[in-house]
Amino acid sequence: MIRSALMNVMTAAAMKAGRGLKRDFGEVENLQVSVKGPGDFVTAADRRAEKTLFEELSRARPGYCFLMEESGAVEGADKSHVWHIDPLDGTSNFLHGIPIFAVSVALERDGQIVAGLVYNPASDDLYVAEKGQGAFHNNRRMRVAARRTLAESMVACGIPPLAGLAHHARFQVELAAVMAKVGNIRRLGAAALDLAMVASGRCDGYWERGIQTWDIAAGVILVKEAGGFVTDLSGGPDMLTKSEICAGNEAIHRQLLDLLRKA
Ligand code: LIP
Repeated sequence: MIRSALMNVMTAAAMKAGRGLKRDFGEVENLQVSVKGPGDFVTAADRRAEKTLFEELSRARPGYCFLMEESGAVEGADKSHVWHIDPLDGTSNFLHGIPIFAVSVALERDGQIVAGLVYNPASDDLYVAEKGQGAFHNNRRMRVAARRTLAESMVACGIPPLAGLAHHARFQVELAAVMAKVGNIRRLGAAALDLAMVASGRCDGYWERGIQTWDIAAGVILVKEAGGFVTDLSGGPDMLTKSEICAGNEAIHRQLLDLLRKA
C-alpha cells in the first residue's frame, strides 16, 4: 500500500496520540480499585490525546479548521478543510479497562469527507481510507463481507446509555425487530470501530442513533471505500447532520434499513 502525504500526516499524529492512550490505559486498570475511580484520569487522557492530535495536525496542515469532541470547533484560515477528531472513541470502554477504543481522524474537504483513519492502540489495528483509493487494515486492502442474508449475519449496534433515556424506547423496538431476523448482534461501544468492523468484513451491518459527527466521520469513508453502503436511517446521505447511521454491504444495508424503517 502506497500512503499519500496526507495519510502519512494523519497516521503519524494518530500513532503519537495512540502511544499516550496506550500508556494511560495501563494506568486505568490500576485505578479501577481506587475509591474515586478513573473518571477524572480518563478525562485527562482524552484531552491529552486531543491536544496531541491538534498540535501535530496543525503543524503539518496549518490553517485547517477543527471539530473536536473535547474542545469543539476551532476556526482556521482555510475554511475548505475541516478535521473531525474523536481522540478517544469508546470512552466508557476505556474507563472500565475494556480494550475496545480508538483514535478517529477524518478530513473534510469542500464539504466531503476525503480521508479517514481509525486506530485502536490496544490492539494496534490501523484502518485507513482515502476517497477513490480503497480501504486498508494494517496495510492490507479490506472489503466488506459478502454475506447476503440477515440470518447468517452479525450486526453491530449502539445501545443508548442511561443518559440517553430519550432513545431507549425507540431502540428497544428496533432491537426486537432486528433480533427476530439477524443471526447475531454485537454492541462494541465505539462507533468508529463498529464501522471499521463493517469495512473489514467482520460485521455485516451496523446501526445507531444519537452518535456525533466525530464518532463516525472516519468510519463512513472506511465503509464506502471498502465497497459498503452508509446512509442515515431514512436511506439518505445525512448521517453526519442527523446523528444516525446504517451501514453494511449492499444487500445487508438494504435489508437492515428496511427492517429499521418498519420497526
Ligand atoms: C461513543 C460512541 C458509541 C456510542 C456511545 C458514545 P464516545 O462515543 O462511539 O457508539 O454508543 O454512546 O457516544 O463518547 O466514547 O467518544
